Amino acid sequence: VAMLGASGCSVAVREHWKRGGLPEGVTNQSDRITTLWQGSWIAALLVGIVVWGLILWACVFFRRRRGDTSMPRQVRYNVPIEVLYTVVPLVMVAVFFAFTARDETKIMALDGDAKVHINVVGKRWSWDFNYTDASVYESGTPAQPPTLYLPVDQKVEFTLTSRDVIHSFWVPAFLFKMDVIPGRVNRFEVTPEKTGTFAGRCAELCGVDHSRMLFNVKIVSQEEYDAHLAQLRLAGQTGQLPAELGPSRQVTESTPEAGSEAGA
Ligand SMILES: [Cu+2]
Repeated sequence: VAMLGASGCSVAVREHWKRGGLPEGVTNQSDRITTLWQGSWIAALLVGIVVWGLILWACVFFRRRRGDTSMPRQVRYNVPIEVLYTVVPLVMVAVFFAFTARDETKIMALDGDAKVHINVVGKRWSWDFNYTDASVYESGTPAQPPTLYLPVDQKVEFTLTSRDVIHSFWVPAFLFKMDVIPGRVNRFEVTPEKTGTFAGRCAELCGVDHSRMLFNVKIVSQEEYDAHLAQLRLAGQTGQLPAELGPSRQVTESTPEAGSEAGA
């Protein structure tokens, strides 16, 4: 309460708290995810208030009073209470599960009608972005984090593949992340709805330079998007980087296994 009061002057901070600490979402799924998050917080706080209330009540009304010399009456095997505290948590978990399953089904739905297709390739320790439709690509290194351009208000289908180990493609402003797993193709669709530059990172501890697996997402107008793709073509970044490469093509700026690879 004190924190909320102290931050009362700043609308941005108040909005941040209202969202339950989530960043402001920039996609068509943001409202759904934010509402689920807020609902979970409200449910958890209600349960917390009941539990804290019961603890306080027990502490105050059943405290040891002056003159108490003997132990209070000891009771056990209260079947109604035991049934109650088995059933109530089960109901709570079922409710959380139902809302989560409902929203996850919507968020993960693949309609297959996206106009923009992006293949994200995770690699130790950066990202490659294949713009499948235009057949151009962007390749990143830890020292030069890549930027992924997306046109605003266009549905994008992401195809996530890994070249080596498990990574996780995370754009906090999307309120969403998905694992990038070698030998497996993960997909999701999303429509970015706000322009701007947003930070992205790897969310799966994948090795020594995991924390340097940064990238940016730039949501721009269709004209800027087209201009950027033309720029990539001019720079000779045409074709597609294979979704899965051999170890020889990995980023090896600071590969601790370099010795063992050479030995093999
Ligand atoms: Cu990673």
